[in-house]
Formats: sequence, C-alpha cells, structure tokens
Amino acid sequence: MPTELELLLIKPDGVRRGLIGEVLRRVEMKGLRIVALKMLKLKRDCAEALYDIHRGKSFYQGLIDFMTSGPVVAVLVEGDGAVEVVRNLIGPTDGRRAPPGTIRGDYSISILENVVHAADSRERAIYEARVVFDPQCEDSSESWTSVLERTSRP
Ligand code: FUP
Repeated sequence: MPTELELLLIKPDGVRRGLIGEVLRRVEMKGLRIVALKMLKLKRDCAEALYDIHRGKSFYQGLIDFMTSGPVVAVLVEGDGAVEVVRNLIGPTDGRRAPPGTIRGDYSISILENVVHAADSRERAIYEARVVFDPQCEDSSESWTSVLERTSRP
C-alpha cells in the first residue's frame, strides 16, 4: 500500500494535562513517522474551518470555544495506512466508550474533551493539514515570542 498522510491534533485538554509526549510516543512506537509538528493557538475561523462539517449542530459553538481555549499541537503523520492506523490508535469519539489501550480510552471520559482529533479520510487529512499549518491560522497572542516576553519580564 502506498504511504499516506494523516493529520493529528492534540487538543487543548491534552496539552493542559501534559499528554503531548504520551500521544507522540504512541504514534512513534506504532511505527508512524512524524513529518511536521507545530504548537499553536487556533484562531476562531481556523477552528471553524477544521470542524466545518459540524457547523449548525447543537455542540458546534461549544466545540469551537473549547478548541480555541488554549494551545493545540498539530502533528502531520506519515505511514502506510496512516489514516486508519491513527484512527485506531485514538479510538472512538466518546472517551467513556473508547476501549482501554486507545488514547481516548485511556485518558478521557468526555466526548468533547477527548485529548486528540484525527482526520477521518486521506482527503480530510490534506484539507485539515492545510488549515492548521497555514501561518494565518495562528493566534499570535499565544506565540512563543509572547511567552518569552512574559517570562523574561523583571
Ligand atoms: P472524531 O472524528 O472522532 O473526532 O469525532 P466527530 O467528528 O464526530 O466529532 C468531533 C468533535 O465534536 C468531538 F471530538 C467532540 C465534538 N462532539 C461533541 O461535542 N458532541 C457530539 O455529540 C459529537 C461531537
């Protein structure tokens, strides 16, 4: 099977809870390659573009509020069958139902705060990677330069 790309996102709850390393470890231990990696706070319109298929649903505004509540880590993953392999690694959406051994099954009891997002097809992976790796997508109030300014103030 030809190699493929998958877009994985560590959500604000995953970053807040210190699960970046654990998620990346599982991806790498599985044998997938991390080919791009970026921490950023999503602008609202980028979060909306990422979840365009859910626009209008009852949970949509809460989902966008949550996804813009803190930094996320965008991870571009490459490997044979990467979309299916990553989707299996993360488990089903609802952390309460996700089986142990999956990322959501091991670290979430919520449908919203479920640690990670991953694109559900090759086409969506490319679309979502273009959204989140676009420099315009970054809310610069959370960039590393502002962290540096904040921490180096006397
Ligand atoms: P997934 O592809 O597993 O990330 O799941 P979905 O695309 O179905 O849902 C995306 C996100 O919408 C979930 F991670 C959380 C949110 N959501 C809810 O908050 N409530 C729902 O009933 C369904 C989804």
